[in-house]
Amino acid sequence: MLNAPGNQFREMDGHFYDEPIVGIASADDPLFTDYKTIVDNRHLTPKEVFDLEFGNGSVHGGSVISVALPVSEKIRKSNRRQKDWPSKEWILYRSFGDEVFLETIGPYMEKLITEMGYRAITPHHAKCYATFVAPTGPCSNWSERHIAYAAGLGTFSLNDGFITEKGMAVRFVSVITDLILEADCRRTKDYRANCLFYSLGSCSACIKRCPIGAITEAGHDKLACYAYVYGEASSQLAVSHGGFAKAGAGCGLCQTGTPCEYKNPVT
Ligand code: B12
Repeated sequence: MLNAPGNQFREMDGHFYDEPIVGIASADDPLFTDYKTIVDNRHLTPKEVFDLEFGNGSVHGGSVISVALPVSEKIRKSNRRQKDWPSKEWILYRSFGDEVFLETIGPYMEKLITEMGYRAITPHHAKCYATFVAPTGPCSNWSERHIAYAAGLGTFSLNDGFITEKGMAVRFVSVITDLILEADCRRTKDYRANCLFYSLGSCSACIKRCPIGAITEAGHDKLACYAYVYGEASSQLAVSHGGFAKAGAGCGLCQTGTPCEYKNPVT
């Protein structure tokens, strides 16, 4: 993974992502049906994705593989001192590490699994994948963080970010397959257990890091965050550094310079 050509960040003489961590959920886990209530009734179960892509009743059993890719230290470090906008390194990573390299991981896994004789699909690239505005804010019908939770990779936090054993500065990809793998256990019953604010009441670092006050003790204002991260100023900043307008600059300030940046602060 470290040496994958697409993972090389030449401007920094480094790489975008460190070695990933992987979690497995059973495709039949009842939590996927619960997500219709917890996330939105449009959120798809693994079986629904398979049915929509391969035809009704085409799968029984199977697994969901969730992969968390930690952002490399050089990129994280460059963003720690930022106050308003992300660092140049973070901005370039957002375009080329996030929008380009990350997008190749699912298809790569699909190919490996298919070569083993099983079927596989990356929901994020599937025809049925959709984003929409739910009553609670911008949403997708396959939420990678909820998938990561089901696969035992960690928990949510005050700012909605997902904290794994390698921290919150991670990105997620998942693949559904009819290959039956042993599912990983979820270590906590509380879906916010890895967040110091919820578990010990002792942290407000992400509140202070947010440049626009979108994080408070009441949680994360998704619409304000959306306007900042994907607004015109963010797009222009990305382009001025050689990134893509559509990707925007990323921000990520609440994921860096915090106790949960690169570790689970509760363990
Ligand atoms: C829409 C979207 C946004 C929206 C809304 C985010 C949100 N909170 O949902 C906006 C524009 C604000 C946004 C911003 C950013 N995003 Co975004 N975004 C997405 C996207 C496309 C869909 C998210 C989604 O479907 N959310 C569904 C809603 C319902 O989730 P939620 O509100 O957080 O869920 C809460 C409830 O479900 C609740 N809950 C209540 N009861 C229960 C019970 C149980 C059992 C559980 C499990 C949960 C639960 O817990 C959650 C937290 O409060 C995903 C990609 C994907 N397909 O997943 C990326 C994704 C979430 N974004 C990501 C990132 C990195 C960002 C940014 C840093 C910008 C960037 N790309 O550089 C910022 C940071 C925002 C933040 N602090 O989290 C990463 C998250 C990485 C991480 N460690 O968490 C993702 C997963 C992309 C990826 N492939 O890695 N994003």
